[in-house]
Amino acid sequence: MSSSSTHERTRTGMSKTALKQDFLDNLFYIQGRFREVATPHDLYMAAAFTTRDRLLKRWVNSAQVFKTSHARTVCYLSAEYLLGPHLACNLVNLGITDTARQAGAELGLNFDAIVEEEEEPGLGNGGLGRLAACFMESLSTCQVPAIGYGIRYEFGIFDQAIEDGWQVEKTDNWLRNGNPWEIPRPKICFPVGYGGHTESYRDEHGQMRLRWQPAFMINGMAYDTPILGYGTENVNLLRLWKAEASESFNFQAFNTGDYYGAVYSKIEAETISKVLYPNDEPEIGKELRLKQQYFFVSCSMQDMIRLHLNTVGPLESFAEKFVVQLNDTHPALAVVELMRLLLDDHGLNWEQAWDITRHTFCYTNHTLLPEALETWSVALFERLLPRHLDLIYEINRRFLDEVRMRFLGDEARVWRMSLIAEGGERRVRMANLAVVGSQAVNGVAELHSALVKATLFKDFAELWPERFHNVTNGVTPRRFMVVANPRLSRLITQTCGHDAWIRDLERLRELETHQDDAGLHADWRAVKLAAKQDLATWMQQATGIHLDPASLFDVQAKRFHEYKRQHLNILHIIRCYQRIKQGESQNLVPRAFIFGGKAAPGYFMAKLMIKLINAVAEVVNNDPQVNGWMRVAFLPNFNVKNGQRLYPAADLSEQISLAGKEASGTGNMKFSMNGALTIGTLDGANVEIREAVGAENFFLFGLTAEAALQQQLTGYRPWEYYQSDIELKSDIDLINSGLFSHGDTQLFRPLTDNLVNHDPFMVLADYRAYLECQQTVSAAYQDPERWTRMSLLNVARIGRFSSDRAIREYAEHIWKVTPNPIEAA
Ligand code: CRA
Repeated sequence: MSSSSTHERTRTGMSKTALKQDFLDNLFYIQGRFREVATPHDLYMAAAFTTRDRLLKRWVNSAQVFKTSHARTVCYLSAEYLLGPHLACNLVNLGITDTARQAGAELGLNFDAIVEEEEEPGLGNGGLGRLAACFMESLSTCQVPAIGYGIRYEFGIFDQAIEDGWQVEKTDNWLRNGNPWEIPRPKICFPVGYGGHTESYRDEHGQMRLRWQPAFMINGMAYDTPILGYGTENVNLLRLWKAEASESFNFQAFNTGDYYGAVYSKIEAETISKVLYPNDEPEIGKELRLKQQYFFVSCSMQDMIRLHLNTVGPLESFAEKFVVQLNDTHPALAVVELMRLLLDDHGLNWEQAWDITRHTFCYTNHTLLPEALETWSVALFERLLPRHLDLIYEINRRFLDEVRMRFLGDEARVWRMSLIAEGGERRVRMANLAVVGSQAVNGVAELHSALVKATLFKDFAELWPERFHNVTNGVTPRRFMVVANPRLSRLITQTCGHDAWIRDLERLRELETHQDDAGLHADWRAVKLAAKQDLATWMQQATGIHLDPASLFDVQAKRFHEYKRQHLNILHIIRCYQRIKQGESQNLVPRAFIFGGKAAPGYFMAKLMIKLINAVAEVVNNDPQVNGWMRVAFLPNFNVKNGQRLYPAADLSEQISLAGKEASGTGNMKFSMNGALTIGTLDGANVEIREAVGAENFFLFGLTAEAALQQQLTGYRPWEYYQSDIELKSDIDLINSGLFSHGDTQLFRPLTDNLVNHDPFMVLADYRAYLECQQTVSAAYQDPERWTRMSLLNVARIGRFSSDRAIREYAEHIWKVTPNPIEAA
């Protein structure tokens, strides 16, 4: 037997022959198809299984090594994972993209079409969920043993369609055609209780103890997805929980003859992991959301305890084996659940249990926006999680005693720091719970972390200064450069003479020595132009809008929110339109203004912004007088897959939030990695990006966080800007004139009235500075050599913003965990 046919049998061979054979086998034995009758989806499934086969060997091997070596393990708890398509990234990380492409070609298959076929798991809203996905990939790449825990939502983030300019939401039935990347684990299944009451009882030592008698139970079943690192043998585990009815509960109903009741309870149980909640909703006081949070947290903590007992043994060493990172406050209940499990189920005393708990958790804060800070009503807690409420009270009692002792007589401080908000409806403050229950707390960019200490958690930072850290976010260059932008990646590899930059992104700096190389400049521009052509082709087909690849592609792609100020961008577009109409086009360059992003279904203002963009697009794109100068396009359904089309094609990246509001931003990093220049405020990670790439390679405008705050404290009067700036006034008046709404003068009033009268995110205050900055952008774009050099330097100096760097910082400063490289089996 030849060596390649041995590979065929073991399903692990990396040769072209092995890949071809396995692909055909999988097509036949899993999809039940011959090549001749296979649908595009069959072909994708066969390719996915062929790739997965190669992951499994590495995965089983990693799990075995971690188990026997008792490796310290990071558990990442996140309600969201915005994973994006797996196939292309797994091929890159296995190092077999080219071989797979050739294998496909020899079978007469279109490789790109197969990759395109994958429907992405959209189990997240935006930045926070995508960060979790980047971190999982970097944990594996950095060889840190890790488990990601979350929820296997049956419906992820809704699909966005645009109808008559409005956003329309469609359910995301991503599991419809099967998910080849997950492995169901019916035996890894935990009971989760809700409701009921607590009761006291005497244990076997005659001690009085408390226990919880839930009113109903459901089960959480594990679905595992392997996450491979780039160029390593390390594979970590993403374990997502699906809610199912618990058998015992059903039997009870059967016994009483209530068959339909039993079926109903099954349906009710399964709703818990049914759907992802969109964030930015004005009010998500939804009971189901709290049930979801407790559901995944309880399964995850029970799973960790099981793993610990199976491998290490005594629970006293739990915090040495595991460190648990809370991705925002959504999983903060884990603190209380671990206490409950240790006290009630495993018989530890309070001091032991609290010591373990406190040393187990770390918490990342992702926002300062007051409306996004989670609180839950005490009444709801009492009804759903009575035992947890008791425990929260006891944690709080002990904690507040400590505060009182430290700050004698400062009851106002005690009141602010309490886990329970009093006065009005009593509510549990999840952020305070997360801080009290963690050994480390971090923000996601330097400015944000400073503001966390100075404002949101000021009292806590005074009590425990050593607990507070910063870890600036990062993104994975494998997905956002290698997969999204193969042309640029090839050019970089050619120029540097190696591809080591993919694992060590700081090595992009080697590009700097070529910054004035005219040949490279020409290639650099050709790469950008080709990406713009691709996007233009896709846009034409998706929206019917024609974009000219020679124009400046000015892109804002992110969730729609007033603080992100898409309306500031629109005001600039309207200004350009008016200037061209008035014959003042001398300082402009032809631009394509491109938007992408979803609005939370219940966020009216955000949806109105989408409508306004499409309304302006309709007028501008149908006005031959301006068409040589500008186009406006809205790319529907911005998700990871569509993001990968946008980032490579952007010349200009819009990062224009009001300073102090965007905790970090990560889109800013993705654009810059692909050679887009940023126009932005001193907000979130923009500050550090600008420092890294050089102030001369960044278009800065707008108020600082401090100045914005000052102005709001002393009384911000937006109408004064409106009255005194005639261009601003005329732009807003043009919206109100009905030009963009077929004569309807009221349609956009909620937006324009809000700007003129309240303007909570100071759009009008930054309008003039933004326009001026956009003029310097246009001027720079008119000098292609200069622009290319700036673009090249952005890429050369963006290395810090790899999620590998972020993970190394967490590992060293927060988790105290070292890499654990896996040898090939
Ligand atoms: N909306 C922040 O707003 C940040 C990401 C990831 C966010 C972004 O600025 O880049 O987190 N916050 O850290 C959030 O989700 C609950 O708060 C986000 O994605």
